Amino acid sequence: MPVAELLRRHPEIWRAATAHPFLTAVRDGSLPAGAFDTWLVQDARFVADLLRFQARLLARAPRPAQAVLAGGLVALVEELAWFEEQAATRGLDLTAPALPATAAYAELLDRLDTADVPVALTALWTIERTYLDAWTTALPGAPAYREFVEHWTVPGFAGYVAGLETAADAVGGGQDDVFAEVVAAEVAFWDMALEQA
Ligand code: HMH
Repeated sequence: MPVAELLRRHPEIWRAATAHPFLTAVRDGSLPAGAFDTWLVQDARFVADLLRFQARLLARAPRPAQAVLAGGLVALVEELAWFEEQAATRGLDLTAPALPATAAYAELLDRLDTADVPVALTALWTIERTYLDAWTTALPGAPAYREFVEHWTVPGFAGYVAGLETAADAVGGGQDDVFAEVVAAEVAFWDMALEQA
């Protein structure tokens, strides 16, 4: 099944992950800076975990998927440098311990190392598509958060997500279970930031 079909098959969890109260609060400016900072530090950890997962996936990916995965790896390395700059500006400690949702998401990525490539590519597409659509719902973003909302909704990111869709569809992705599992991990990640507020 085409991976895009998954969004239509699971509308409720999809809405929970992409129209989350965290994002509404980023849009209207009601999100406390502390909650945002907590989230930012945890997301930097997640990106580091994702980079390692994606590197392992690239190593076993079929030839046609290699270019999009390699391009994504470079983008993730740049993203980590960007997180480091943001953390320095905001006075955040990126070595803070992982909160439970971050640790659970890292475990999910580790488990995906032994999943078939179509399942792992479906997971990666879901990770990035959820993130893109989530930040899109936060547009244009309150002034305090606008730079972040714009950063994660640039056309280049949307193009990357489209490339992952093509790669996942080419190998027969579209598994419901992994989609639901990743979307639940995304919801838990947004929840975590609000619980810490
Ligand atoms: C929680 N999901 C989360 N963080 C991210 N940075 C992405 C997806 C996209 O890389």
